[in-house]
Amino acid sequence: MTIDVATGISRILKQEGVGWVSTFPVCRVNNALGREGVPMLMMRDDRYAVAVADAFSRITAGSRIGVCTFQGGVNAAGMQYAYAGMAQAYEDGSPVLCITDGVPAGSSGNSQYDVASAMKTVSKWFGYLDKPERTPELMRRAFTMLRSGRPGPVILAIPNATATYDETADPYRPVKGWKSAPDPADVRAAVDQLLGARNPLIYAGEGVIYAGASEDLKALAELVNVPVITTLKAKGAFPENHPLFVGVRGDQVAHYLNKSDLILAIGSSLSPGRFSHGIPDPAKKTIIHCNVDELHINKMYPTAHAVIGDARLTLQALRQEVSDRTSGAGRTAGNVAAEVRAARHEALARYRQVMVSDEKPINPYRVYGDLMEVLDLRNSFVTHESGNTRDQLSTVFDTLIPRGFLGWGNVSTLGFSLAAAIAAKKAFPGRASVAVTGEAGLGYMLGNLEVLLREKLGITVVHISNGGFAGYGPGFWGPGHDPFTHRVLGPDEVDMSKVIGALGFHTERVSEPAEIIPALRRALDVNTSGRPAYIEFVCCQYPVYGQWVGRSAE
Ligand SMILES: Cc1ncc(C[n+]2csc(CCOP(=O)(O)OP(=O)(O)O)c2C)c(N)n1
Ligand SMILES: [Mg+2]
Repeated sequence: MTIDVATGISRILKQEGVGWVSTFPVCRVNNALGREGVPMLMMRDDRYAVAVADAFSRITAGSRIGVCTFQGGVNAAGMQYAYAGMAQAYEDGSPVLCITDGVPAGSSGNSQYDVASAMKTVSKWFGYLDKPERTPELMRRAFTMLRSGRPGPVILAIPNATATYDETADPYRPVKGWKSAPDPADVRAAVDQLLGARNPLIYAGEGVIYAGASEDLKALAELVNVPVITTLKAKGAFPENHPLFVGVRGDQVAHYLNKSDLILAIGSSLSPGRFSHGIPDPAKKTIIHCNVDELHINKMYPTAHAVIGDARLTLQALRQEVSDRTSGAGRTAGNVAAEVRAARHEALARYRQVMVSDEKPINPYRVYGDLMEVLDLRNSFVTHESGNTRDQLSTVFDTLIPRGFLGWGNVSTLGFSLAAAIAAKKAFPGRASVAVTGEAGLGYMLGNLEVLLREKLGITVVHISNGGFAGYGPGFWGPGHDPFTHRVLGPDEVDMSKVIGALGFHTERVSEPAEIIPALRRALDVNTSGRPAYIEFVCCQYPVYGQWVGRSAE
């Protein structure tokens, strides 16, 4: 049967289990999506169209692929705006599918902006559908890239969505996605080192979550009795109430990174960006790097032993090897858990103190402490923003299930938290979904708040309202690094709860610490009937949080 390319793509997306597509118009595939009954979540700008789909892929660990469409081709206004979203997805390695219009044959001289070269800088693969009958081939390739190997965005450009082809000539079958298992000799070498180390440390990255390997990580850590840290993006890969959990950041994490003689990195690229730890004194440590992609081996640090393969298969192989060598007893050296507990206790004391503080304006940690109190941490979703909310939540927020918290941003594009909270609601409608933001993130979100009302997305935006960019300005912590550009109108000048309330959100403005819990409860309660909520917590500026260690000078 002869169909047009846009219809073919829509049908293939359905075959691939794609339940909805986020978009900002126009894209020439959209009308076919509509006709074929694929729901579209229309965001209010192209960057958010990408970000919601990106976040959906992250939150579902790639088990459900987020798909978005936006305007491209000769009139690539949408694409130019969407670039920010794609760059963030590429930076963080998220398997999102972006579909856009391609520049038609013969029109390549019509614009200054070179679509193909721009898209290649932010994608794992950029496909250009130059013949209609190649539709199944390119979609197959796209889903293979999305479901296999190191995750990353795939972009498809469709220059002629109305061109037709015979749908029966190359019938489409959904793509499974494939994994690779590590070389047994590399596994043996890694275990030799691991069992011989005095102070080994497991450094877990987001690859553990994408591989669905959290249980396997726990099993290995317990068997070898080794403490665990996770990266920001892997927060939640290891249960944070586990006796072997050290942290994401903070003095205790610095202590363990410094004292370790062996780092077993799994599912992390080990490339310290803006928001992750490096490895202090790497030449004095044995680095075992388990990764799905050889791209990261011997990248920033000398790799002593690499184990290349899927994180779950790697963890299972390591566990089997340790178990075989030790007759199932594992490595029992020392009282590791008690030491971890003491280190955490000491490092977190200063935060736990302010998490119950009655001071006014409210200390932001009090909001986080109360948020933990109110949420069912096994059945909820929280994410941070760029700024202090990232730094503070990643220091203290207890994450008990994978993706109970989304840490994001090797570089963190302000505003992504709203997209993440929306995606979490789409992925797990029964879970409370909370985005915690400062005023900068909120500014980016404002134009997209209408979407929540239109789509009845019951999420809560928690605003740590402190009148400025807290990490940037002068204050009790010193002169600040951007003293000229950190002040905005704050709670004394603008009542954001009224502004956002006028849109139709349930809103509250809270200045009393004792009111935090009741206000959060009311917000989460209205969320259950599909109404979004915004709570403005009138807070002090308190830029105190755990540091990253082992990075070269900025
Ligand atoms: C798109 C983008 N531009 C610039 C930045 C740099 N940036 C990071 S945090 C921040 C300000 C954060 O202030 P606020 O939202 O008030 O949070 P606070 O730290 O006060 O809690 C800025 C400008 C960024 N992360 N993303
Ligand atoms: Mg602020």
